[in-house]
Amino acid sequence: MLTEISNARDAALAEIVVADALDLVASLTTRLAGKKGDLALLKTKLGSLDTVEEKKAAGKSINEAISAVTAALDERREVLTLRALEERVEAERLDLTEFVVKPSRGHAHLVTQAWERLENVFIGLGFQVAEGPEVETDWHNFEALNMGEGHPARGEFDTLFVDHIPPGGRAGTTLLRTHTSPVQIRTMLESEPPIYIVAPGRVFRRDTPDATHMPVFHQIEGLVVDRGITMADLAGTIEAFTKAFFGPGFTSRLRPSYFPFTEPSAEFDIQRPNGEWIELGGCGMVHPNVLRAGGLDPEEWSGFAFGFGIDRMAKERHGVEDIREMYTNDIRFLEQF
Ligand code: 2NL
Repeated sequence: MLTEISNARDAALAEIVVADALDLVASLTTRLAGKKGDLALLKTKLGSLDTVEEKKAAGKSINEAISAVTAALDERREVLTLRALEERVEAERLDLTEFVVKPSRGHAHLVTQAWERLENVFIGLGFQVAEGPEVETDWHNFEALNMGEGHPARGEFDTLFVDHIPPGGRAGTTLLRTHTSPVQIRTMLESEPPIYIVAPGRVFRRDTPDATHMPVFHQIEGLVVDRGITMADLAGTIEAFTKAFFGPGFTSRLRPSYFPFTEPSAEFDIQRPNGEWIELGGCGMVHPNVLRAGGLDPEEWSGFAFGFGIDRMAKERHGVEDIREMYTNDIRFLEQF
């Protein structure tokens, strides 16, 4: 009887190791290890054994054989399941390098290109790039820049206000920054001079779009604060920037002007090699009130600041007639730059 059991077990194990499909393993499971399987049926023969000891030994042997066969079936099922998965993954593999039409590589938007070139030129001149929030307080955007209560630029005809009342604050004091100057105010408050920074960024004004205006546009402003800074440093920096950005054939000039945050103030123009003058932006010596708002003593520190539009630079450089073209996102327009 014991030999019969071990022969049946060995025969079962031999069949299992060569089973090469999951449905075959399933049918073997029923036939070999099932309740009415080959091994289980041997139990019906226990009654023909003579002694209790023999019955016990044979019963134990049958149970061990069923365990061994069940374990072998489990292992075989696992191996075949894994193999099936591997085959499926291989068969369904996606070739991500496959393409039907030749792909075209995109590029940065022309405003981004101008923005990055401007940053690079100013970094080359020793400036650091500063950033700040686009949603600002009226203090950082106006008050600190010598534009007190009642200043015309603060009116709701020019500024986009945000429907938000700050904790402990008043309505109508949160706005979308109208220039990047608040970044420079924050820099003065947070760090000690010497300060040599440019602040490029998105700015917002309540304008109806036309060929030269958009309610959202981009600006870069510069701020220098150090000991003994004079208007000669301002003019020299503008000239160095002009040559580095536009080329050695270009030059610059300052014309008297007015801004509330600078005194004296000037417009700056650049001259093309063909002699033509183009107005570029504004600049001036930082007003003492603005230095004080930034936590600095105007007796100890002086500085200059300048600002100009990035969109306008990109527009001029590429001969774009209408600034709205840059934001319509027509791929036929954008692909040209
Ligand atoms: C323009 C003129 C300008 C500034 C911006 C500035 C910033 C601080 C202090 C003083 Cl924190 N001034 N910025 C100064 C003069 C002109 O921009 O026409 N921008 C498009």
